[in-house]
Amino acid sequence: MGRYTIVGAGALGILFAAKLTAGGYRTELVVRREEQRQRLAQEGITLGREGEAPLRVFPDVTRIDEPDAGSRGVAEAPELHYIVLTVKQTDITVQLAENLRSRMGPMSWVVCLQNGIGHAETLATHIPAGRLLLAVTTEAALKRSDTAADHTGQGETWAGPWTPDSSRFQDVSGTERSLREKTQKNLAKELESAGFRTFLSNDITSRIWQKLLINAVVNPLTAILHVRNGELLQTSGLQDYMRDLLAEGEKVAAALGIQLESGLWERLLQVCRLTATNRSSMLQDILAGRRTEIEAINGSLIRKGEDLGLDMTVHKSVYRLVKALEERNSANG
Ligand code: KPL
Repeated sequence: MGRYTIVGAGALGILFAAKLTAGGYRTELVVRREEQRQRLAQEGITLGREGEAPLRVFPDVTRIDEPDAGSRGVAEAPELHYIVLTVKQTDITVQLAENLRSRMGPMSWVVCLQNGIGHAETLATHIPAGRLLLAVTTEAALKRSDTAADHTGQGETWAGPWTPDSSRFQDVSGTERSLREKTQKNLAKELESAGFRTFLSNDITSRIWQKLLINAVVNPLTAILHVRNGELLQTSGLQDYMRDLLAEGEKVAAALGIQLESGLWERLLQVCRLTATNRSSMLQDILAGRRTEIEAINGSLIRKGEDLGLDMTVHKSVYRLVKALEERNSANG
């Protein structure tokens, strides 16, 4: 049985920590601030679930700069250890990679659940490439407080190995590869048993890019217009703009040889309908005066496109507007 370290106590962090703890897995929740750590240790975490009583559980809680709870007093932890990274792209730094590395034992893997692209390269400054698994989830959760979240929609979680597209990163040996395969299968089985519909993919990059291209349309537009996801579908002129954004992104993927499923436009419309009442994460960031994930979403897409000599005009226009909103937020303190 694996042991789980969930890094980040946002909506997804609370969701994964709560369900894994309730599923009988040894789970540790890692947070940044001491005050938050103390509150979580005293109150536990509460997960609201539609039609069911709220779930209140007490995982171990540590600060990111403290040693791993599972390794305390143990010379070497032989069991499988999954570090599930639920923090935002803006929190993925070389310092975080170093902290995570110090928490890893011989059987630890880092499972990244971030939006956008570029985080694996930053993490690989300290974490071996073969120990990074990428994941995409459509589970929906809403944070209520520092200790509580609601599970607002059951989704699917896909995971697979990170395949670096640069020779800067060392290739994974055959032994490591087969160990990784077993580890992934075990992860999928355990997440399923904790209540997450989970699938494995050897081409997780495609899934990540599909999500990237959809986020690169929905997130900036909802943030700029201050509307919920469903409202994007209410003006036909806006849909033309959405189509242009998607088409520009699809050209980048095609030039990089990334396979996308056909009907991505329909999928985009479906995401808007299914999450109609949600405020996108980018809109929430703007409303809360936080930095957004624009760099990891539209910013990285623009950089990749321009490196390939592609015209990225439409993405650049939304990128600039979101940057202006961020700037206005920081000027207003
Ligand atoms: O992933 C999302 C986000 O807000 O970041 C979408 C799919 C747009 C749902 O809100």
